[in-house]
Formats: sequence, structure tokens, C-alpha cells
Amino acid sequence: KTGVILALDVTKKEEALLISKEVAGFVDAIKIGYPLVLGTGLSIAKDLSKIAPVIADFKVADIPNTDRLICEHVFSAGCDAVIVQGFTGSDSLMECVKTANEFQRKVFVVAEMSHPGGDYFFTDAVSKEIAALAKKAGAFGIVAPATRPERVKELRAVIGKDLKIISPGVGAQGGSAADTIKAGADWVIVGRSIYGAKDPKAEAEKIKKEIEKLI
Ligand code: BMP
Repeated sequence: KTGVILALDVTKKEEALLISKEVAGFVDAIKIGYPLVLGTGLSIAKDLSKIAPVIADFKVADIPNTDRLICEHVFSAGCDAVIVQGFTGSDSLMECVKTANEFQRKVFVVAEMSHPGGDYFFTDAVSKEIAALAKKAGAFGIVAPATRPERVKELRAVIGKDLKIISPGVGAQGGSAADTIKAGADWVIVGRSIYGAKDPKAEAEKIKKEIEKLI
């Protein structure tokens, strides 16, 4: 385990495959989302899954039936996990988890977002409520902000040890990988500072080593 997930927000297939192959040994998974999937099509998931497990960051946030239809597509396309929003409520969340279980895949629930405006609606009470809901629904883990490690710590206290925490916001958004892991995250999610670097492989290795030092 490296403790690093690559957020692959490039929009061209060739670039996506090239960077993924370069950093493959230094990341545990590749997170794909709208930028890449709208740019290349969902078939990119199969290609990338040959390199590393793929997390589909579609922040699914709909009624249970629509959520199921989205999740079925995502898992059939070869994704190992999906990221969903939790504010839709327990029935939507439970449907995502149920669908994931049928495919033997995983669900991560966004508990709080990392950008400066991310704690406006995701207040302390709301984030904790979503984290508790994620646990109750049987999600694999939550998404918590690396830009606010103290929030990672608080949310870890809510979910206990059974759920995983993946944290975006390291590098380009100002968060530190070491601080985030120390606060209780299992993986940091890193996009621009890896794929935008002159040497993505060296950058990924640097972050992996920063995390390794903590063990
Ligand atoms: P970057 O390291 O380039 O800032 O990328 C972070 C990635 O994590 C992006 O794909 C972004 O959409 C995602 N993300 C985030 O930054 N904050 C959140 O709260 C939730 C996210 O999914």
C-alpha cells in the first residue's frame, strides 16, 4: 500500500494511459471523473483497470432508482468503486451500497468537501451526520478534506476504524499528505501536483515516501 490515489483529471486518452503507466507503482488506485470520462468515454475505465483499481468519482446524488442505474453502468464498465454524495439520504445511499455489493464493489461517500466553500453547507453537524449515515448504510469509506486535517480527525472519530477515509486536497489545494494521514486518512487523493508535474513519476514517489516515513 502506498497511501496515494491518483486523481486523473486529464481529458485525453493517450495522456491518461501514459501518466497512469508511469505512476503505477506509486499509487494504489486511479480516480476518474467527469473531465476524463466526458473527454474519452466510459470505456477508459476498462483500459485503466488493467493498470490499477479504478474509482469512479461521479458524486452520484439522485433518487435510489437513478442511483442504481448509474452504479450498474459504472461497475459493468470495470470500475472497482464509486463515489457518491450522502446528502441525498439513507435510501439513496443504501441503494448504491446494495448495487455495489451485488457487483462486489465499493462505495465511498462524500462527507465534506475540500475547497474553501466546502464547509459552508457541509457544516460540522451535516458532515458528521453524513459520515454516520455512510457507516450505517455499509459504505466502504468516506471522502474527507485534506485541506482541513482537523476535520479528517473529527470524521474518523465518527466512523471508527471500520470505514476507510480517502482525502483530496493535497498539493494544488494546499493540503499536506503527511498531515492528512496523521489525522486519520487511509489514502490521500492527488491530482494536479502529480499529473501536472514535469515528472509525474518522481512526484508520486515523493508523496509515497512522505507517507512511508510516518509508519
Ligand atoms: P487536485 O489534487 O488536482 O486538487 O485534485 C483533487 C481531486 O479530488 C479532483 O478530482 C477533485 O474533483 C476531487 N475532489 C476534491 O478535490 N475535493 C473534494 O472535496 C472532493 C473531490 O472529489
